[in-house]
Amino acid sequence: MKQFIIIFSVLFFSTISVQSATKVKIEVPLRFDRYYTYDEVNEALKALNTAYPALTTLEVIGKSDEGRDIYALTINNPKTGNELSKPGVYVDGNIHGNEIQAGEVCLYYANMLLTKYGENDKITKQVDRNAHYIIPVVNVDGRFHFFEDAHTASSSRSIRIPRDDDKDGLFDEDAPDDLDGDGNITQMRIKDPNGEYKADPKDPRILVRIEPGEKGEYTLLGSEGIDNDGDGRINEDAEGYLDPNRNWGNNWMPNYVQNGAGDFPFQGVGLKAINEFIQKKTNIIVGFSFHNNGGMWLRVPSEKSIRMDPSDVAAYDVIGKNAIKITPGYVYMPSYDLYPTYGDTDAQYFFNFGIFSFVGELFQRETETFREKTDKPAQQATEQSAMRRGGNPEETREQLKFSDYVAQGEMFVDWKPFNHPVYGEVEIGGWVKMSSRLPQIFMLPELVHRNAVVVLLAAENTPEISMEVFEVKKIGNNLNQVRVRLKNKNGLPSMTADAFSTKLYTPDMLKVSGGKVVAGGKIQDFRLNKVSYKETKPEIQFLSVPGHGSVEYQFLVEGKGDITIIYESQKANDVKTTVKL
Ligand SMILES: [Ca+2]
Ligand SMILES: [Ca+2]
Ligand SMILES: [Ca+2]
Ligand SMILES: [Ca+2]
Ligand SMILES: [Zn+2]
Repeated sequence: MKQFIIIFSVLFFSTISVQSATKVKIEVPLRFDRYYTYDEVNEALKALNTAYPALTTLEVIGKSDEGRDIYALTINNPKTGNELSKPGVYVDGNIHGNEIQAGEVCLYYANMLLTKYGENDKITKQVDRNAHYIIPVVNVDGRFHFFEDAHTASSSRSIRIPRDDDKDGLFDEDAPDDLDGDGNITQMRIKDPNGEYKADPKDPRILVRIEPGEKGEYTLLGSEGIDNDGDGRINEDAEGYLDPNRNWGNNWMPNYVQNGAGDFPFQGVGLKAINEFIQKKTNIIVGFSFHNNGGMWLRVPSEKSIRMDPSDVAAYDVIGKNAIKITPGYVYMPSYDLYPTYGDTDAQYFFNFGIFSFVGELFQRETETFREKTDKPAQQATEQSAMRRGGNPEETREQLKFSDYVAQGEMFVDWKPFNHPVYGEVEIGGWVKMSSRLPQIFMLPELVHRNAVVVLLAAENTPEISMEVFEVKKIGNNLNQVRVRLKNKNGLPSMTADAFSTKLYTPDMLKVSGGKVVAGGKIQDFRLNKVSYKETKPEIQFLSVPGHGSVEYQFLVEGKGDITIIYESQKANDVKTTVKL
């Protein structure tokens, strides 16, 4: 077999090289008029890095379970400071291998920052003020196979570690099969007078459940495929399943609690590498993980019993409540309101790294309209379909018309007869891989733009701290009272309240040097001279600066001459000033 492949590839070598020569070259600015394969995403990243060498660093930060490279692009302007000295903004996508437009949102964000740098003031400011870390494809194996192999819109999600789902001693031995060879895994149906389905009278491509007493026409046989291992079951053990968004360390639970958890946290070697990358970027204060679909902005906690500090929720709200206006139709809610999850990125980033982390569930199928007015409440349509298992035929009819008239029929494969080795005469048809959870290409530019600017909004809200010494007063022989105000003009605090209270890392510090500090503490009310003095080492105060707010400190310092006051923060900008006593 191997020899045959070699001969085959030699014979077709000239054809292959012609094809690759005619392939569209990826150039900057990137275009969002088609979906990039795994290799093309890497080419796009390299193109950005080549076009903007002074602002970007491109690294392979690890390998996947099948040995593919995982790239991270860092955007930082070294002329405005070292990356770790600036508030970090993190974006990843495509952790579920099939959720490919998430990768495009990341690429768009990078492309927007770089191509508009120096042209647009808001973007220039965020490139200069923040460090941006972008991992467009977390599940590189999943994305590769999604393009390469036949799939549904919902398969190729898993980390590529084989698992014996049906416990027969064989691993991943019976996946769905592309019986008609069209590159999609669609559905199989068989004519059956005792079946539970009939053809929809308005659109016979749709199967609807029969009413009690009605005669049936079809039975649905599930995904396209055969019984590969001859165990009498069809498609019972496909790739994985190890869910890459259930395999992180924070609040991880084993498979019997949650399917797809894996055998232990960070079993996926690529996930482990990404976790180590984030751990080194101690400046990251806000993060996004993009998925599809449904139109949601999700925040922590992922499990209802986990308590959140109200100030952290308020900080999330600054972004979340604006995000839903930038992406109309999306909802903003805690992750557990969708369903509880354990060992996901959201909780890992927030509770382990002190990052305000969001999940962005891209795309709403209701936006694929075929109707006169588009203001029909999309929300209502979704709720109706959620209420009825098996879908809402009215919605499906519209989706098919959208495919017919807006997407020129590319989204649905008409039912065609097929002679199945077990079932005999069946029909194969249904929604294609590039549908249902992905916008059609003409809708992609709007999707990537709206969602990427939510990340920009978050960048704009990263803490920006200034220091004001608002009083220097001699209060005794050789004793001075120095009052300092730290002000944050943006919406996110310099630390999460959770990180501060759990002592997750060294908190922000306000340090006075150059004189002898005999007392120091937080001013509760400067008009009433109410100060809570710190008992030991008054020259170092531990604190966090709230979003859109300020904190004030008082130091009683002995001596004369210059003293230096330094504010140091892991995630916000440092500030330093000198005062003469
Ligand atoms: Ca098996
Ligand atoms: Ca097929
Ligand atoms: Ca089987
Ligand atoms: Ca199969
Ligand atoms: Zn997902």
